[in-house]
Amino acid sequence: MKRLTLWSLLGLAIVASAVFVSCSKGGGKASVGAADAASAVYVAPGEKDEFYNFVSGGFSGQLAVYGLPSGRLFRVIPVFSVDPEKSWGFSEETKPMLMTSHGFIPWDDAHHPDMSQTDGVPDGKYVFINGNNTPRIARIDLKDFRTKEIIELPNSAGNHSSPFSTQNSEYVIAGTRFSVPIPNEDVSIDTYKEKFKGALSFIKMDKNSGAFNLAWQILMPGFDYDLARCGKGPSGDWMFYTCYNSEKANTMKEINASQNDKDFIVAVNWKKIEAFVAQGKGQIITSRYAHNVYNDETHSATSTIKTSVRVVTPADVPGCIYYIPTPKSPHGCDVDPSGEYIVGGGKLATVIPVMSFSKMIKAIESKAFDGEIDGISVLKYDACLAGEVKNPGLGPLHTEFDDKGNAYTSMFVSSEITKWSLKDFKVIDKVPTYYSIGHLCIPGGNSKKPWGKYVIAYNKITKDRYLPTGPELTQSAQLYDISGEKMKLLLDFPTIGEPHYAQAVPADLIAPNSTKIYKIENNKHPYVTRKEADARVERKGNEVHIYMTSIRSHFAPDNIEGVKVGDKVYWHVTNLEQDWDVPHGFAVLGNNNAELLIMPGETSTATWEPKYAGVYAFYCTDFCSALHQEMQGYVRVSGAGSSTPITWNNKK
Ligand code: K7E
Ligand code: CUA
Repeated sequence: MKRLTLWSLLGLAIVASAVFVSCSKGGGKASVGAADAASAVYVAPGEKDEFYNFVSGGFSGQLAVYGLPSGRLFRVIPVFSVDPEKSWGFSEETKPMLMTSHGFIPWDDAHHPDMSQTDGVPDGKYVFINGNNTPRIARIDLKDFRTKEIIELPNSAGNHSSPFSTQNSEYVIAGTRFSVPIPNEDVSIDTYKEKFKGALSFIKMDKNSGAFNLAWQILMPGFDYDLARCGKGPSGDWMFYTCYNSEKANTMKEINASQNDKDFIVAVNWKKIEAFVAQGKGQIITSRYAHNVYNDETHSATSTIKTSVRVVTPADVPGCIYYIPTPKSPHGCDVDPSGEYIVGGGKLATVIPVMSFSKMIKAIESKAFDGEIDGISVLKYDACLAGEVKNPGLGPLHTEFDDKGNAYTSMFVSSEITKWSLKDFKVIDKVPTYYSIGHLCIPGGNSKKPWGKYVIAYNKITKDRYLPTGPELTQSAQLYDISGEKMKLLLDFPTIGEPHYAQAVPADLIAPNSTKIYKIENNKHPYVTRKEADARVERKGNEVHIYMTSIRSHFAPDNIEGVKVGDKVYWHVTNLEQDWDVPHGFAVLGNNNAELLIMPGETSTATWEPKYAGVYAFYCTDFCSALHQEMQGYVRVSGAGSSTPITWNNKK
C-alpha cells in the first residue's frame, strides 16, 4: 500500500511539474535570448548541419534522421515497419526482412539506437536498434541508410536492454525485460519463480561485413533486465545491465516488483564467457528464430529460420557474473567515458548511485559478498559505490557524458536535465524540459570521446508547446547548448513516433561515405534488366514476369497485352539511371501493394493481381524530369479464358 502511495505521488508530481513549467513559459533563466538561440541553431540555406542525429521512433518501429543544430528531419528509415513511401515491406525484395518465427510482423517498438564503435568511439558505419515486442535487433547501414539485417531473439520477451555495442563492435548485446519459461512451454504462470528465466543475448558481429550471428545466451534468474551498457577502456571486457523485479513477481508488478529496497546492476565479463564458450561450454538447445539479411548486390532480402542456440547458465561460467545492489528499480545503466563509473538511474530513488569499476574488481577479489542469488554472488553495495549524487531531482532515468568530466541525467518526474560532476558527484546545473524527459543524448555521449557541444532531450509529453493536432500531440526533442557551465535551451523540434534513445555524431563521419548510386553492372538481381533492349514480358503458367526498365522519361515496355484475370503479375522494374538523386517510381491501378521507389541501378518488384478485364494505366510516382508526366504506360487485362497473346512494345 505504501508503494502505491509513492507511485500516486509521483504521478501527481508529473502533472504538477507540467502545470508549473507550462505557466512559466519558456524556461526563464535557462533559455538564452530568442535572437541568440535562433542564430545558434540557424543553418543558412545551402549550408549543412554539423551533426547527424538518429532518433528512435518508439512505437512507429522506425528510425528518424535529423540534422543538428537545426532539428530538420532528413529521413525516416523503416526498420520494424512497412513504409509505402519506400515500398519497405511491400516490395517482394523487402518482405523477407519482416519475417519472424511468428510469420510476417510489420510493426515493432524500437527504443535504442546504438552505433558501431572502433576503440570506444562511434565510427559512423552502422546503427543498431531493437524491436521490443517481437524480440529483434536490426542493423542499419549508414552508407545508404537502409536496414540490412534483422535477427530475431529466441527465449526473449520485451527486448528492451538492447542493443548495445561493445567498444569494438565485437558483439551487439541484448537483454530481455520480461522473463519467460525456457524452453517456452505450456506451464502455469504460477511457476514463474521456478521456471522463468531472463535471457541475455550476445550477437557476434563480423567487423568487415557487419553480419550478425547469435553466439550465445546467458540464462539468468527471472528478473526484468531493463537497460545495459558495455564497459570501455579498463572495463571493456564487461557488460552492465540494470534489472528490477528481483522479487520475481509475476502479477501486480507495480507494487510487487517494488518491494525490495535495492535491485541490481548485473556485471557480466563477456570476454571470459567468450573463452568458456570457445571451449564448448554451455548447451545447444532448440529455439526457433528468423535471421533476415538484405543483399546489396541482389537488392533482395532472404529470411532463414534458425533452429538452435547455445545457452550458458551462470554455473557454467564461474567468476563471470556478479550482482551490484542498486537502489529502487533502476532503469538507465550508463558508463562514463573513462570506463570507471557506472551510473544507475533508480527511477524511484532519491539519489543517483555511481558505481566504481575498480572498486567492483577489488570487491570481487576480496570476496566482499553479501550472499548470493541463484548461485550468483551479490557484491556489497558500499564496496562498489563511488558516490551518490544528492538531490538530483525526481525520477532519474538516463545519463550521458560530455568531454569535460560532467554527466547529464534526465529526470522524468521533475522534467529536467541535471548536470553533475564526475569529480565530486555534486550537482552543477539544472534546466527544465517540456515535459517528462525520457532519454537524452550528447553526440558521442555514451562513448570514450563525446563531442560535448549539445545535449538533446527527448520528451514524452509536449502539452502546450506546439499547435494542437487533436487528442494526440507530437512528441518532441529539445536542443541545449552545453558548451558553458550553464545549459541553455536553444530549440524545440517535433519528432516522429515516441523518441526514446538516440545517437548523434559529426556529419563528416558519415556524409563522405554516402552511397550515390548502385552500379548497374553490379546488380545481381535475378530479374534485373540491364538495358532497354532486354526489356520483355514472360509468361510462366499463370505468373507473368515483366522485365521493365525506367530512365528519364519512359518505361520499357510501356504497352503490354496478354495479361489475364487470375494471373499473378510481377513488375520487376530496374532503374537504369546512374545519376545521384534520380529515383523513379512505379504504380499500377488497383495494386494492393505500395508504389515502388527505385534508386539508380536498383531493381524492385511489385506484385499485382488484376481482378477485372480492361486497360490499366501505370506511371512513375516520382517527379523525375520535365517530362515526368509523360512517364506512363498501359497494360491490357483480358478475361480469364481469353487467348490474347503476350506482347509488348518499347515505344519511346
Ligand atoms: Cu527509458 Cu525504453 Cu530506454 Cu524510453 S526507455 S525513456
Ligand atoms: Cu520517372 Cu517520374
